[in-house]
Amino acid sequence: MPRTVILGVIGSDAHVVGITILEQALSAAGFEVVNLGVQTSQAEFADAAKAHGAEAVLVSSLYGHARQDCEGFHDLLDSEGLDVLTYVGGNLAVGQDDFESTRETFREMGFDRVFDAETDPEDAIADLRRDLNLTTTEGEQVRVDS
Ligand code: B12
Repeated sequence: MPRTVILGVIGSDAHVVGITILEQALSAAGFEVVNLGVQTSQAEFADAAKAHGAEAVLVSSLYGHARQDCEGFHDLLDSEGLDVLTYVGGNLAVGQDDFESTRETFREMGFDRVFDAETDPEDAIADLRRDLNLTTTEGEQVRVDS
């Protein structure tokens, strides 16, 4: 059974290229991806995670307002009874001078992993496999064109 992950760009952010690449990489790695697209609210992430029985929610933000957009997100997930892995990535702060402090901020907000804009999707996928206790090949789908 493919493992389901929710992907989207939070808040009013309209940068779509990054999640398109992430969606392709995750799908190629065998994950079932529900891509909510850009300008996704916290409630839409939570509703989709519940509706699809997702194991992970991947939040993207590029425009510098991630902190405000993600405020209270984990309280919402908790109140919905959702025990999912949460990743956040992109240009999470204005500037990005000190990513370690940005990482710390988002870890304190409850995210399991925090990625900067230089992240290779394959590295995030390797982390996802590790966090979901998947073996390297488990979940991979062999696609045969016929
Ligand atoms: C194209 C672009 C736009 C286009 C977007 C078109 C579209 N619909 O996608 C337009 C012109 C609309 C735009 C608008 C704005 N933009 Co703009 N934009 C860019 C630009 C040049 C490229 C973004 C891109 O497509 N990159 C290519 C993809 C492949 O890379 P990526 O998005 O970084 O995604 C990768 C990683 O970040 C990572 N990743 C992303 N999310 C996640 C999530 C997880 C969980 C993981 C693991 C990894 C991950 O993996 C992705 C794939 O490799 C960047 C600058 C840059 N060079 O990055 C600025 C940039 C993101 N924009 C910026 C800004 C400020 C804006 C505006 C606010 C400008 C304004 N004042 O109007 C608006 C915001 C509008 C809105 N509502 O969103 C700033 C953000 C500054 C910050 N955070 O400090 C940037 C960095 C430019 C800059 N140097 O100032 N933008």
